[in-house]
Amino acid sequence: MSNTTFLPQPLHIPILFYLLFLLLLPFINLHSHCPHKNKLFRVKLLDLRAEGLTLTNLLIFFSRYILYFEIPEPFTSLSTLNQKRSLLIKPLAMTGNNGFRPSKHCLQACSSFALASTLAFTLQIYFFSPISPDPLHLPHVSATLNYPTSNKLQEVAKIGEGLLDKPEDVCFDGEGILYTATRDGWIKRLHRNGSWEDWRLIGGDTLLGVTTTRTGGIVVCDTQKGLLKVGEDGVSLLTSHVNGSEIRFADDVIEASDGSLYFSVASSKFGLHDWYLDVLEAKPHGQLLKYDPLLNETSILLDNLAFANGVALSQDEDFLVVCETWKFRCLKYWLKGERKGRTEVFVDNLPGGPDNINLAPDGSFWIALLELSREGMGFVHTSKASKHLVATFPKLLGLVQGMQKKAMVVKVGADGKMMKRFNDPNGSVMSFVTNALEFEEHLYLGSLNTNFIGKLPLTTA
Ligand SMILES: [Ca+2]
Ligand SMILES: [Ca+2]
Repeated sequence: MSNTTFLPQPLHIPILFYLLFLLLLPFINLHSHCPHKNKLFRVKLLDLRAEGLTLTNLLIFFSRYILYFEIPEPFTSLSTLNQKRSLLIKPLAMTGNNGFRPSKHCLQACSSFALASTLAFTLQIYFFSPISPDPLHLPHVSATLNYPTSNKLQEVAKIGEGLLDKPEDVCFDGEGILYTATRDGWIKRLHRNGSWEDWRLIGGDTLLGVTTTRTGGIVVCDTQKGLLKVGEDGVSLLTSHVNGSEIRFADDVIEASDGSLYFSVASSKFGLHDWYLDVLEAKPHGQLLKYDPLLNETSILLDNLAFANGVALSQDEDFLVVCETWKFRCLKYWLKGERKGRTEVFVDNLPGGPDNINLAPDGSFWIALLELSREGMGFVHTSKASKHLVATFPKLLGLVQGMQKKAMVVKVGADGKMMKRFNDPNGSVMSFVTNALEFEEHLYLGSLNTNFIGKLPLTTA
């Protein structure tokens, strides 16, 4: 899909409201004055009158204020909008400081305002909603995963603090150099001697998963372009299409020993900046893809995944694990043996939505988990109307999402059993942790809410 944003145009609601309000105008005499009975409203009218505002301006103002949770900016543009309609609506002529008189017309105007607001609101939600949602039932954490939690993630050392803008993923090459992609479009790397290098500039804020390759350099997922190879000699595009369609929202990638690249597409419908709409819609638009460098071909291994996110290979490369974020589970896709090509559940009922996953040296997996919903907001995911409401008014998203409030990583054995669970329960040091990678007895934590990478010693963990 293209880079379309599904968020509503800022004037949809006021214009819709205005049209409805005009339809209801025959019942309203705008020459009437507002009641002095309502002291608060009167004070506001007096304040705003000093700005030269009219009743119709105020109605637009309130419609935007109430429905959009923002004060329109610039306010004067609304005056212009009103002037265009001044032949239809004669603005309220304000009288002196004591000029407010109660009027039944004012009640009619208020009723029409309320009715028009409700209609505009409903129309906006059901006809301009960017999603066609299904209910999503957040899983109950299963008994096997009821593992004791710890505040371990609050003990991280912050590396590269201030240099790294939301480093989502981390990888190491054979020489122990750390690579990460940041929101300012850089691939940055940390040398063994502790010095950071701005290594390659790709641009944009759309770089996610990274992996090192056997032939040197790294491969990075660009949610706009596809898969990019980044090496000493520059940046090249490996693949941007599958089955004739553009690859959008490539999320994470891993290289097998034969050079094949396995990577996920989180959503073929929504872009990176609208990723939460995919969660709200709760319809599977994710894919697991394979890029064969010898044939220069890209193919779809799995389709209809629920936000395909992290991808990891097992120690023997006999299976792949792909995370399905809003199904709170990871799938196992067999690459070898008699089950080759088959898919089964690797782990489900995780205590959060799995983001990136990495193989640990002992053959188990580290998985970063996202708190997809704030406590007490789970009902939003089961109600279609609530989903439409939240998707239509992006400012509500902050009330529903919980990623910024917590961080959690788990270690899961090759058999899918939970082994460890580390938290930052209130996000005071780390939140929105998207990646956990073990290297030389330390865990390296990427995040979409920090300006550093967390480094946690595992010997004491
Ligand atoms: Ca990765
Ligand atoms: Ca990811």
